Amino acid sequence: MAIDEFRDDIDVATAVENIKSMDIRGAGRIARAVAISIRNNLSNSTFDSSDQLRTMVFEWSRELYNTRPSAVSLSNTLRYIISRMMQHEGNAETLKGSLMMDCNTFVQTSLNAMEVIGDYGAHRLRSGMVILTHCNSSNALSILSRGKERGKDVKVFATESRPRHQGYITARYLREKDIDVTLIIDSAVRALMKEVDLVIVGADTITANGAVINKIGTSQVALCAHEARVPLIVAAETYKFSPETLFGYLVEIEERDVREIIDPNEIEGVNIRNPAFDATPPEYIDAIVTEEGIIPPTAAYDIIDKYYGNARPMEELLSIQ
Ligand code: 5GP
Ligand code: RI2
Repeated sequence: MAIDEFRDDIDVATAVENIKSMDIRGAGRIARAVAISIRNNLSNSTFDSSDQLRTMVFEWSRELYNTRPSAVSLSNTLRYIISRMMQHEGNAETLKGSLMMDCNTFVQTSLNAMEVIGDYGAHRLRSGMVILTHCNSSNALSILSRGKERGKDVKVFATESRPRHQGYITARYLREKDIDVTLIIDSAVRALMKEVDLVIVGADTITANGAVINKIGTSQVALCAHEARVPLIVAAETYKFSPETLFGYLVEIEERDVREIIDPNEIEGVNIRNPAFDATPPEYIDAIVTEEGIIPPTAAYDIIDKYYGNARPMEELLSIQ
């Protein structure tokens, strides 16, 4: 398997399908899959003019945009690609080459950010600590594996993360890295929190007021940590910060197919809901570890202003009616 556990030759149609089915999942991996798929579609197409190329990129972007609405990393990747595309001049061939390079740059920047986050976050670890993590965040794992490389031996509680059990991926990864890991059910978090020194989670989206949208259950973990005075840190690249929330938009909380929980035929007459994410208020977050440094959640506005100061709402950018 090529880069990042999905095929390096993935095209836009396959990326759309795989992101929807969650064969490609994790906010950062989704972002990289988007950039790689657009690069590959560019590579496999010929264009009569640069205008035609731009029209196609907008079309692919619209297809990708709606696959996981709660992951802002996806729309920020599209923002990056579209803004580069609008800056480039020249004929279709030149534009195609430049834009393919931009897609590669995005992927490389994203992977570098994860490394830097690992470096910074590992400064928070000390040998003997007990860490709790929820779901499967490559950024949270970057911190734990960097800590291990630096000789910091910690023990980790990994929540199962119903309904899709991404906690199993986390547990297996930590095992492979020779990090002591204990798998727990999601509802065991409060019972075990008194043994925990630090909670580390990832993020799908960070809002202008510093709230973190992450896997369902994160806000319950945060509430328990807050009650037990256990610090919680969030590991997230700057492209997880949502410019849309500056304009007053609320991050849509994705509700997924209820069959991820149970086949409705097995429990007839019962309503089922399956929200995939929740919002953790900034008051419950000690710090956000970004590639820019470790910042308080109240600094979210500054990150959005710096990176996306002149951003337009996504639907306007993509001319979605
Ligand atoms: P709660 O639901 O626990 O009252 O609060 C959730 C936190 O998320 C609040 O701090 C709220 O302001 C914040 N938040 C900020 N932006 C958004 C958003 O776009 N979507 C959602 N669901 N919550 C948001
Ligand atoms: P990285 C995941 O979402 C989890 O909510 C995880 O915390 C978040 O993406 C960030 O992951 P899902 O795709 O970008 O499993 O840190 O729903 O890998």
